[in-house]
Amino acid sequence: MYSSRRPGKAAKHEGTAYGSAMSSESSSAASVSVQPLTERPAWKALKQHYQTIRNLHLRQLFADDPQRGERLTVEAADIYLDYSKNRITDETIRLLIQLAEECNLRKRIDAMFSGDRINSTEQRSVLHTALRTPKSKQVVVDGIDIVPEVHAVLDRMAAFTNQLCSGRWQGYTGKRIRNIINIGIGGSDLGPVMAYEALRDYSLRDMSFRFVSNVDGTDFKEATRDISPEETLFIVCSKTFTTTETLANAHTARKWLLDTLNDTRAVRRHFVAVSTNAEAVSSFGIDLANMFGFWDWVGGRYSIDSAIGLSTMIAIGPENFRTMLAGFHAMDQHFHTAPFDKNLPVLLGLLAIWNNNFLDCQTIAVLPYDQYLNRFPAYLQQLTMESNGKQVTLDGVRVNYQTSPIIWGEPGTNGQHSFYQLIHQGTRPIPCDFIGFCQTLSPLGNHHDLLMANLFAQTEALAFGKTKEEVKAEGIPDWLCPHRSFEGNHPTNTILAKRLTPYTLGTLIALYEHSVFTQGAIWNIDSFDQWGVELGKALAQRIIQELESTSELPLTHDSSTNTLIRRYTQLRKA
Ligand code: G6Q
Repeated sequence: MYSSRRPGKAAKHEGTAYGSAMSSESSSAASVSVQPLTERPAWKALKQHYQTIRNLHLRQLFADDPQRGERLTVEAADIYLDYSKNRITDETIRLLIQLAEECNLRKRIDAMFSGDRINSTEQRSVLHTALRTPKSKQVVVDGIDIVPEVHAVLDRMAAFTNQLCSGRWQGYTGKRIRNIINIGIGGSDLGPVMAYEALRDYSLRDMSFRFVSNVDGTDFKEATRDISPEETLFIVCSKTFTTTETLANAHTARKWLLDTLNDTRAVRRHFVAVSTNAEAVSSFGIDLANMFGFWDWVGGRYSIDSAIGLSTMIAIGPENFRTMLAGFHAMDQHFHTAPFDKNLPVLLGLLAIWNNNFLDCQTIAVLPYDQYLNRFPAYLQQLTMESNGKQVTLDGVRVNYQTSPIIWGEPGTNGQHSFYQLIHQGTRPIPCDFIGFCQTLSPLGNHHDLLMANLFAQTEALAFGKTKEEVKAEGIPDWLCPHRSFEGNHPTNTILAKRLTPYTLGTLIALYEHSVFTQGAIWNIDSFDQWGVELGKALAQRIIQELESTSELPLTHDSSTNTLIRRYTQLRKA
């Protein structure tokens, strides 16, 4: 029942007919040849414009316009974005918006919300926005409103959560479940672990939540070394239920459980699954009554708000989970309806394009000044790099411009004492997204003011730097001045919200999802497939057979791989 109905065309969202801006035919061919990006008038104008402003310094831009820091800001869904510390003028924004229009961004947004098959290489709709559509609204696809299905799963998740947390759901020996272990990888892990960490302050403290993803046995061993199988529930998250790492960990978990409980009937009390593949779940031995489904129109990296978020719901409760979905939805609506010059995700995406394709910046550092967001950079790495790390357009033509930037980062202030050195004084330009909150969830003395003072100081220092003259005026000897001065002019965005809540987390994730969408639309690539991941899934199969063979197989790889395999198998014996 959960599998592969493939929404096609003619969807209505929220009861409104978005007269198919891009029909399913035209969207699968979004592939119909379009004007190459670098030949678009706005692209060419931006190239020229860059030449005229390349030597402009943020010091100058702020001096010329005292209101800049108030003007170049935008606010929606409880998120405030200050983009004034980018190397841009009003003309830059005008041209970037012109570029978005030339690239039909509006039509592409409508096509996504309408359920067109914009994931053209997999011929799939992309409807993660439907996962957070309120019950009262509709998303009609092929004549069927899919919102009731979405809410039916949410309701089952809530009922299960309530059973578990009230102690009505017990382990096989009658003990209460105290440990939840999510087994999954990639999109079936990074969202759950990030959201759990982010919302830990809202979580049940008398349960432990752990996440096993790596096929390295260490991950499983360390996650289970100090807990009892009798009190442990595994959530096996896998959209396909064929992923080697996840199945290896799930089988190990099953053995670990049965080594103690010695009865296969125990499996149904200690395992639930989240998947679209009922057959594989059932053949693993998980009762289909304990399977939570989702749909092939939900991509792995866009699935935290589906049943893949079950561990999050158990941790923070159904009400908080629904509040998180409301946050997602608020940002969805803003993205769908706001004009581009007031549209947070569109602006964030266009600024990323500007920094990447015109200022030639290769990476973006994501720097949350909140310890609870410690896994947010890793989450955004997958969201951005798996979505937009592509080298051909929708037409299959090799691009002649850079696509996804490399995303990396660490929470502040820790990063300041390690890699910020390179951001301030290295040779590569690195745009940064600073994320902070006005209210802390951990009020301890003046810690929060110290934290936020650092955030503000960093964006100021990166923008304005410190000239040799200023350094010299402090009495620093001439020879030391070059080492102690800072060029500045480093682009940054500051994203500020009142408080980290389930709602804000939803808005923040949706902000980045739609920024990624915006960038992919400009580059004319398929942001929703992941053939590079599929390759990885297949590659190791041949070698594992060679490693596990009892007789020595003739190795037919290249000389390097052959030698490495031989060396490994010899030393493994020792
Ligand atoms: C995400 C990718 C990928 C996927 C994992 C796990 O968008 O498709 O990261 O989530 O490979 O796949 P399964 O959920 O099918 O195990």
